[in-house]
Formats: sequence, C-alpha cells, structure tokens
Amino acid sequence: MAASRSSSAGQWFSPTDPLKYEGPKYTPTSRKPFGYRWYDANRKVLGRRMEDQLRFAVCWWHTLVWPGSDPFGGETFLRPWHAAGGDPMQQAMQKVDIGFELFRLLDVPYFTFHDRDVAPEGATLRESNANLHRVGERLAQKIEESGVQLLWGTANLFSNRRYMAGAATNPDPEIFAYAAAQVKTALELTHALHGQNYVLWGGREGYETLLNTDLKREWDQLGRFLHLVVEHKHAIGFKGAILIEPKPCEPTKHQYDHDVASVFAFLKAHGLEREIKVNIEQNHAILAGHSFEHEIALANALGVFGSIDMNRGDDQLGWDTDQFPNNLPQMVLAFLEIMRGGGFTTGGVNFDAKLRRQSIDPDDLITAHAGAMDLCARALLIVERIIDDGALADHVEARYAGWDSRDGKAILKGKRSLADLAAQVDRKHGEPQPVSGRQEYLENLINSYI
Ligand SMILES: [Mn+2]
Repeated sequence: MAASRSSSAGQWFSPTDPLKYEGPKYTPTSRKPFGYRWYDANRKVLGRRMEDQLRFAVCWWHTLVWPGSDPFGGETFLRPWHAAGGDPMQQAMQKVDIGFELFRLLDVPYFTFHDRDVAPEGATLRESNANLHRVGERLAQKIEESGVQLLWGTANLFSNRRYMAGAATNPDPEIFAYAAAQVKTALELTHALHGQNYVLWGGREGYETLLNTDLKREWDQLGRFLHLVVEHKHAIGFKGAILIEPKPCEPTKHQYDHDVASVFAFLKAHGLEREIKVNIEQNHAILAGHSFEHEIALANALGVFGSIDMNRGDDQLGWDTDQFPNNLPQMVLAFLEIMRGGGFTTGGVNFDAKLRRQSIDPDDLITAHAGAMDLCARALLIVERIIDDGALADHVEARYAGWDSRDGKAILKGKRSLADLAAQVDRKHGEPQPVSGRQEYLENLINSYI
C-alpha cells in the first residue's frame, strides 16, 4: 500500500522501517522487536486481501491527543506537542507528522479523527474553522504522499462547556445551530479528504434526570438534526456512509443511542433507516449488556451494519476502559458475524483504544497497535477456517430445516391463520419432539479451530 517516504517526524519511534509480516515463528522476544506474526496484508482471506478485509484504522484522539490523564491525575505521557506554552497550531502540525509516521511504520491503511483532535478550537467558530482548514490542507498533502486514507471523520460535540446539556438535544436552539455549523464543516472536510464514512457519536445526547428534561422534544430535535446531516451529505455529493455509534451511558446517565436496537428504532421512527448505519464499539456493546457479536449480528440482520470500533473493556470494571483488543476467542466470534454478513463495505476496524497511562514510551503505541492488528488477523484466519469447514453453518442450517418445509414456508408467507395452525396440531395429534441445542458441542467445535 503506502509508498515509503522519508519522515519529517524525525526519530521519535525506534523502528525506522515499516513492520513486516515475519511468519509463524515470529515472537516479540525475537531479535526484531517489532513485526507481524499473522498480519500479512497481501494474503488472500475469504476472497479479499487481508488488508482489504480488515481495513485497519488508527484513531487520532487516543493515540495523539489523550495525555494519559485520569480523574485522579494529569498527564503522564509528556508528548512534545503537549508542552505548556507551545503554539497550538504548531503542535497540531507536529501531531500530523508523528501520526503519519506511526501509520507508515504500522503499514496501516486508514485513520480517523474528530475536528477538535486535529486542530485547536479558536475564540470563535470562524477561527476554529480556519484552524481546521489549515490542518486539513496538511492532512490532504500527507494523504496524497502516503496513500493512507481517511476511514471516517467526526465532530466533537461533547468536550466544550457549551455542550454540557447536549448538542442536538440541547434545550437551547442556539446550541443546536452551533453544533449544526460544526458538523457542516467537519462533514465537508471529511468529503474533501475522500473519507469513506462520517460518524456521529452522540456524546452528550442523553440526559441526567427527567426532572429537567423533555424527552419527547429532545428525541425530535435529534431526529431533525440527523435529517439535516443527511440532506447536507446529499447536497455536497458525499458518497460515504453516515454512521451513528451506539453507547448506553457515560457521559450521560441515559444516552438516546443506547445500543443497536434503540438506534434502529430511532432511525425507523424518523424515516432514516435507509440513510444511516451504525459504528459498533466492543466496549459500548458490553456496557449495554450485550456481547459485541450480538450487536454486529443484529445490525447485519437489520441492514444497518457499517463499521466497528475495535477495543475491549475490563471484566471487573463497569466503565469504558477502551483497552486494545486482546481476547482472541471473543474476537473470533465478532469477526465471524462480520464475515457472515459479507464483511466491510465502507467500514473497517478502527482501534478506538488507548494505552494504559503507565505505558509512556513512544514505542508502546507501536506495540499496542501492532499486537491488536496481529490478533485481528489471527482471528480472521480462524474465521476463514470456520467458514470453509462449514460444520457450524451446517449445524445451524439443520436446526432450522423445518422452516424450509412446505408447512414452514406457508406460515412465514402468511398463508396460515391461527385457526389453520390449531387445526394442524389437532390433525397430527402428536407432541413435537424437542432437539438438543448442543451448545457445548458447538463451543468445543469453535475451540477446535482456535
Ligand atoms: Mn469506548
């Protein structure tokens, strides 16, 4: 993919050449500290090159913006572009150089950003837009030089104080207008940079208490906002997908985009189910009380699957830890559902994941992303074996075979009334015979591929 080029980022990371596929004997303790054991970009898996199946993206915010802070302490990473008293625009340009150097070293095909990650907010919206356009020009140049592309762009409608009571769902229409203006610019920049999707994460689109909230008004405001975004997308000729990222809680107690099912109900209620799809995050799925694979399977079933944010939560913690993915059996089940649905079209695997705050070395960014990419590749190869072998699919098909019979089809086509079915049971006189679901056998079967 990316044409190799010299970097203006200097020698901030220790590797100088892009990581390569090193083969099945590779381990991180071997003489080369960085490489891929499973990720082989050009290898064909289930009909496409691995790079084209996985469509990996590095996210700007956790990778280049987050300084390692938590609610109990500040910055731990001490990145040079965070130096106090520095010129924010110069620091933004430095992030572009370091970001694209990381993409080159990882040999990753895509990245993702929020407007306020890439360029500093100014004193007015006009000033913020000017900043964003200046950095946008630099991004365009880097995209052109490197071949790395934009998977999706988005607008940060949650950090600034003005959005404390929501953006589209704010009680003040002037804030709705401000958010609309911000999305207009971010969508247009995404289009100009040939982004494949535009994501809306409703950071503060929710409420803390119904005592001060008119839920029906807020729900309708959000529907209107999404229509405006879709209308503008068509007006400017943006061909990418518009995606909503479900999340059940955090930052607000109740988010309107709780999970795939509630997002779909929302889209359907506002006539948007053919215009907007979902970007599903592992950690958000878990917080909503679902498995990641459930959310993917449901989105596929409803025709709204778009993209994924690949990360993981912590089994003992009930909040959004955004760790790099590291649980192979869970990843296999997620990729199985993605591939059962036919794989990605405009979407991809975005690592919405951050280092732990003690991982302060620049090279930790390479280690974390490379390990995650490698494990996704390993999961994809396992899924290829599950699909090619066919035993799992055969089992499920056999389980539902009755629905392919004449009687089964007639029920689904609406050709049987309740009375018909009662008469049918009467006629047959027998008790239907329950059949084992064989869950343990199927779990053993999946483990035999891993
Ligand atoms: Mn998250």
